[in-house]
Amino acid sequence: MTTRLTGDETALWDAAARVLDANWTGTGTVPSPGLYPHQWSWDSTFVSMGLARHRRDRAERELMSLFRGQWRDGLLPHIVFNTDLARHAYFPGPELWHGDRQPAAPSGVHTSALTQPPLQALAALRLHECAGPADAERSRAFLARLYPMLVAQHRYLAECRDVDSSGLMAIVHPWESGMDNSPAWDRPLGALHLPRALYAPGRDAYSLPTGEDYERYVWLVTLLREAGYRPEYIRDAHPFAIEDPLVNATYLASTHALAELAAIVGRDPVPHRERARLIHGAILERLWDCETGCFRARDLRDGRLLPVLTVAGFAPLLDPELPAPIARGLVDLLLSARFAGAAGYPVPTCDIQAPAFDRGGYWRGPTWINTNWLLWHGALAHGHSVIADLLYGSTLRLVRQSGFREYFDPFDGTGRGSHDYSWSAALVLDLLGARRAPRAA
Ligand code: 9WN
Repeated sequence: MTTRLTGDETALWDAAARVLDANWTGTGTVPSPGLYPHQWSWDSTFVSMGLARHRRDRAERELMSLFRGQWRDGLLPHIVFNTDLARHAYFPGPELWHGDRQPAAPSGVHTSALTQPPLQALAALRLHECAGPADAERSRAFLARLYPMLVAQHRYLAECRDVDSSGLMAIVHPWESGMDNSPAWDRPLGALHLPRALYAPGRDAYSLPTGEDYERYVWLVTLLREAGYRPEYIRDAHPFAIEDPLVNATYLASTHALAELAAIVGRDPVPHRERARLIHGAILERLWDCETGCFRARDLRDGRLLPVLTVAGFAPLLDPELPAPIARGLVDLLLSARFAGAAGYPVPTCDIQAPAFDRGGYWRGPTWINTNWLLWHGALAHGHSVIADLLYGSTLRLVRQSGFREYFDPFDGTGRGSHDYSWSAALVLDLLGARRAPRAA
């Protein structure tokens, strides 16, 4: 597409680029300087997709900086800590994870011991696709360096996170979903048995006032840490093990990308294609709920689907082989009054008609740029241009009105959370870039 940006779009582009420049540390990009001062994996990966259109040199460094934190077993941690910062710059800092006592942890780098939606192979492929002829050779050399790390990451997911031998990867903590306090997690979090000592005397452990969710997050990390993050513990005993549709849709998209990357760097794509087929089938078989017409997360500890419909349920639109009637049904639900149809600034992260919906509640209702962006790609993949245009337009309207905020009120577009949030800026670059000629860095 060679359309030129309008004056207004050029101003938006420059503002987004300024945010990313300001949040660049010299090796990677922090999600937001005040609130999140370290490197997060899915944040950095979204950032690299935007940088691919702005500063591809930095996009490559962003991904490499993230993989500096990769564990020897292949785990790509969700946080790579900047140890120059004060201990209290962010909680939980490196001390929660005891990474220094884990034989698989990397030396000289402090990281968490959880992961996040595995979008990195997809980002690497997009980076390559955005390379002009002058960058093609350099891009191939970069992919050749990154490819074995991506393979190790995917091997870890297949060997250590396929808890039910279904082909899907399980998350073992809400932080791994990226959608920390999604109402989908209320039931499994509520079922945890926390030691009484964690609560103030006389408080009912199950009334879930503000703050108790946090105790549950930390408790889950404590359990994992005490078990040495062993895959056998995760498989057999850890109380939180969930197959989430958004996490697995990104896993599938990245597995397809890995097959393409293999071909580009002269390796065998067949094992990745086979894995992709397995994931595709398992998403349909295990997470599709024909009663609600949406995908839902499966709790592996009780075998049941989790009740609340969230924006994660639409993420399988990213699968180009999703059967057309299912894709059409998802788009109808997305356009209905439960999601985009009743929101001036779609897409709310939770079903508006669900009791858990909270327009200001972080991942319990507000609109986020990254989930809009993923659904925009999904809609394009299935040729649903009406919803793709709606997502494109409403996402740009949000940032024009309220700036590059962390999340937004789905009814009136008010910006919430941190300002100058990196992925909000980066994905706007990608949206704008998708409709114009590439410009030199
Ligand atoms: C915990 C950095 C991260 C995002 C997550 C978002 C939030 C952290 C937190 O911030 O999570 O990982 O402290 O709440 O939920 O998606 O990656 O921006």
